[in-house]
Amino acid sequence: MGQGGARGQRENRMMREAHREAAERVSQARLWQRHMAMARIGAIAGNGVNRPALSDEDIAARRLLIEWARAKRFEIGVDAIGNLFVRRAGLDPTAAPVMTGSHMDSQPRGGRFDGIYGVLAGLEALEAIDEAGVVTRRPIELVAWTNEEGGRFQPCTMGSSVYTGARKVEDFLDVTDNEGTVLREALARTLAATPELREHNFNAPAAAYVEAHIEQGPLLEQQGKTIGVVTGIQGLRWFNVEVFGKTDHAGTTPLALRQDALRDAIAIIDTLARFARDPSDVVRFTVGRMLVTPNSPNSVASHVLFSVDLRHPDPATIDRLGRSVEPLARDAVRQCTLKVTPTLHDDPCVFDAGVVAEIEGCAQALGLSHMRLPSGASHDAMYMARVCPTGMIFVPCEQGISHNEAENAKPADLAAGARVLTAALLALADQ
Ligand code: HGY
Ligand code: MN
Ligand code: MN
Repeated sequence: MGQGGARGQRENRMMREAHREAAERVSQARLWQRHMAMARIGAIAGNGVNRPALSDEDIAARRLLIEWARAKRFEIGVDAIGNLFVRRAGLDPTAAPVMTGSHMDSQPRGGRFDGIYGVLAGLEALEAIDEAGVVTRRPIELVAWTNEEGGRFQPCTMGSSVYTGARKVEDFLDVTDNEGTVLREALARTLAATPELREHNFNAPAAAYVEAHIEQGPLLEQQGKTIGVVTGIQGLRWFNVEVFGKTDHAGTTPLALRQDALRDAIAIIDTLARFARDPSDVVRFTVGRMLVTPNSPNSVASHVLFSVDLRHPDPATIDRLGRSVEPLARDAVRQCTLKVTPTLHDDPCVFDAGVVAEIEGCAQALGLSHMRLPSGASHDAMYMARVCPTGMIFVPCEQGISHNEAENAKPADLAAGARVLTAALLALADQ
């Protein structure tokens, strides 16, 4: 190998040493303390959190993230759907940034790590890189996506779908939550809470995106691995199904004369559940939300709205399942009329081979046990994968429990994931 080649190898090793040095700067204590500080926002019994998107709790979490980012003089911006950006400058301000991020909103009975881990691991990586004094060619940018969960306002992954151009803000402004609050108002309140932030454009070019997240499944813990190198995300279809009947007296109205929206809703759900039944238990079929009107024990239901969440890793299968929902619902309904509204249509995504290999190489170089695995849960990376080379890093969570107050993770695993994230971001920021 010529002089230049040997020097290149040496520089490469040197660079790797600078990346390792930065990764070792990740502070397990600071990362854990920040999780506990965030967990106090929207804290609920059982060590859980309830931090709905665009709520007072979401605003409080945004303000805390901004406070930590401002202390390090990172640039902070927000876009028109409330995605929050924290940028560490690179040598070339015109270069597309390497991005990382996740979400700060939670399920109603959420855990202390789902989403927020990826935001805090990203902040930890930016701070560790700063403290190590590493200069990168590209900026590195952290994003906290608006409404990843879709628990309060459907659908999920709302902020990232708008940011990447898959959906428009206008599609969602009239969506209402269970209390009848319209998204337009909640979004305006949230944006008004941080008026000082620079405006960030949608769909700005990104060189790569890496998201850190708890696995929300049991594999890493069962296999005794610290790092999950995520290969992709299964496909999803979401629907809102509305059944329209007539309210009547429970005591005087013969069943033959009723237009009972709840009875028909139950018949539809039973039909869909039987259709989704899968001996290999790979199909994921969930009805998690139901609104009944007038919701009184002695009045026949005049209106029911319920959600349908279908998932499968095979593109043809998720497509077939999705296309079957409306015809099956129409077959099952007896006395009422029906409206089926698709709210989410995500095909399975496969992450970029180069980013996946980079993450794997970083875990290897840092001496961390690791394995490749797909994601059963969806993430904002589903949308970023459509616009730039994307990958994800998983860390174990106790018994794979998530979307439950008992969700738990170990400080050392969270820090290990943040170290791999730091090294991966640095490697990608100089490409
Ligand atoms: O629903 C999901 O897969 C994600 O956890 N929000
Ligand atoms: Mn999540
Ligand atoms: Mn979640």
